[in-house]
Amino acid sequence: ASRLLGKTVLITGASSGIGAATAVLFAKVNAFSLIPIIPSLIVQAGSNILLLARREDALKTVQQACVAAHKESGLKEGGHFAPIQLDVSDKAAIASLWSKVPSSLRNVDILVNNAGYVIGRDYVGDIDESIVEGMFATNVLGLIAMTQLLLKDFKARKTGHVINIGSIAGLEAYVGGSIYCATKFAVNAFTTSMRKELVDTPIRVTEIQPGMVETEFSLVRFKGDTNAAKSVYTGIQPLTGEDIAEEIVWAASRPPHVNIAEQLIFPVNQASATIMHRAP
Ligand code: NDP
Ligand code: 8X3
Repeated sequence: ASRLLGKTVLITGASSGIGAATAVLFAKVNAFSLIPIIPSLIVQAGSNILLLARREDALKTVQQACVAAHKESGLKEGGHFAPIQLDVSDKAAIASLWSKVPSSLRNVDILVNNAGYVIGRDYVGDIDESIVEGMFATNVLGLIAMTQLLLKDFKARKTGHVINIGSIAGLEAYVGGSIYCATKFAVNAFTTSMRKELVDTPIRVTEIQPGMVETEFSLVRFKGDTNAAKSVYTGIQPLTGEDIAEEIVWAASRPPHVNIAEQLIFPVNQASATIMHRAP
């Protein structure tokens, strides 16, 4: 039987990209389950999902995709998907989150802290202060506030899994990425400390560190400039949101005594934040 059936997953940034793909994969029986002769690879998800982000319409579209994926799977368990409008940089909204969550979905088993973004590639000295504060408010303070909220509950129930989305940018700083890299280095430090603090508990802590993934990330970085966003992926096949979703669902579906601490994932033609091979 699956380790994820009927579990409740909370995903921030579920309205697009990695978060949306992760929601759909948690909703259904995924590809691993097509290999029934290798039981350890069986990952039937069938989870319930709290979908959080700022854009309500986009969340509803992802909710519909989850409903369709669950239906197609023919699973009886799971199938409850609640879109909840929430800005993770809004501390008051986080404090009152439970009032928006249906009572049947309040016992969260897995927290996926995925909401995050970067704006621009400006050098230090030229970066708009509001952009600095916005990135820290979402990527760091929002992630910390969500974790603190859920961890109280995880500790009380002696269960839970925190999966934070870091980045290669949290391991290697690059030119034009000072603030974003600083936020992802902060995610890495916070996540590592927390894993050490929880060593005497059943609570698991995972950090997924993607390289280049084609989502709305570059569109947001370049403020809607589609050509600038496209040029990031010229001559190289990037990862997809689905590729990272597979890693997240994989980490979440290991047996309870196994903790995938960190996973660094690149496209095959990327080897660091800045070293990549592009076809001419
Ligand atoms: P997307 O832009 O496609 O998705 C970002 C998600 O975060 C959206 O759902 C967005 O929803 C949400 N979000 C942003 N700000 C907030 C906020 N304040 N409150 C709530 N939700 C918010 O990009 P990705 O899917 O690529 O990004 C997901 C994560 O992956 C990020 O943390 C990013 O840093 C990380 N990452 C991405 C990589 C890449 O190359 N794409 C590589 C490594 C890491 P909404 O606008 O509706 O609020
Ligand atoms: C996203 C990867 O290299 O664009 O976290 O910063 S990068």
